[in-house]
Amino acid sequence: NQHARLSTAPMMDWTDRHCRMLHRQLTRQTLLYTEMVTSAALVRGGALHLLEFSPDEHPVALQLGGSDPKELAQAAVLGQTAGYDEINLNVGCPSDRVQSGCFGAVLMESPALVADCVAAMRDAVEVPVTVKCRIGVDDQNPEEVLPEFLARIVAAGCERVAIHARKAWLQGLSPKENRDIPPLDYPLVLRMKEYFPNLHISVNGGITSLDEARAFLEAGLDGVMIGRAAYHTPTDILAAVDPVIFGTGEVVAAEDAVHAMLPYIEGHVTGGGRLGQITRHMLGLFAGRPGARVWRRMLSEGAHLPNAGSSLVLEALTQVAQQQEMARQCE
Ligand code: FMN
Repeated sequence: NQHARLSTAPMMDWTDRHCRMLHRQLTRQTLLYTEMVTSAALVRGGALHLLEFSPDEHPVALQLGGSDPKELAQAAVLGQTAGYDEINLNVGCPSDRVQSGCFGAVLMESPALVADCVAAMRDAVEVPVTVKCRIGVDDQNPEEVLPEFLARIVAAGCERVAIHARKAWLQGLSPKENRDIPPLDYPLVLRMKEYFPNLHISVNGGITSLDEARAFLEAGLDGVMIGRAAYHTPTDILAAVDPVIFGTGEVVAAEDAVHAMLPYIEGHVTGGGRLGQITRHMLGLFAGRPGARVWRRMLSEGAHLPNAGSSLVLEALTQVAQQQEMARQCE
């Protein structure tokens, strides 16, 4: 549980293994979540390649989507065997595709089924089984349904929960709108800690700085999960996490994180992978700093050139250094 003091949120198409590798260069301690992988893809589709990751990413949690206890248990075993440190169940994602398979946030309406899923996974694996949920959906009253939901999953063996502190409105909003429009209710999440003092509770949603994260921890929550801000401005959010949140290690410079990525990038490209698959996650490394624009441009334009590799990244870093030197001289 120690690493869950701060975690990066699971994000489809964003928190893939390359993204996590970058984040790991910025923080040793933070718990990193995968994108959601459906239990059907693993168990029925045999898509085991979706589980591949580098041992350097630890601690890393696999998020599963599904609502069939037996299938989720099988998927959890596959995740544990692949080496994940935790198996998380997605009860928060509102996308249509997910609803059609009856999982994600719509499961907030079926706490007994979620409890069955948790219990089945719990019985199948040794690693922690956790849940990511919303405070409710549609016209549910979060004040009532959230404690009931939590009581059920705790009784089923859920060891930790991350609560996205807003409802999902399943009718009429796009998934993106559902991350912004339903209002945040942080006080409700804080009250859950009073009802469930022994449950490890992380708050998620709309957190954009480490100061905010620290304030939630000081207010009594056990963990903070950050999604979009960690992705778009990884240096601002993640580079100081180890000293500020975990009380260990030092602030990491974005440049050092880039250097640490070079062998990984070289290995990926040499093995036939495309540079852009990694660098697309690195565009925000210098956000708000001198050189941000040239960095972003060189990586996004250059990554598609034939034979683009780690030397392009190094070259972009040199340009950033020049811009920074110029900025210093003008100060
Ligand atoms: N939440 C999930 O539980 N599973 C997902 O696969 C998932 N995919 C997402 C993809 C994108 C591009 C984004 C922006 C969010 C996604 N989310 C998913 C929601 C995030 O995990 C998080 O709950 C949400 O973005 C709110 O946190 P934030 O304000 O810190 O970003």
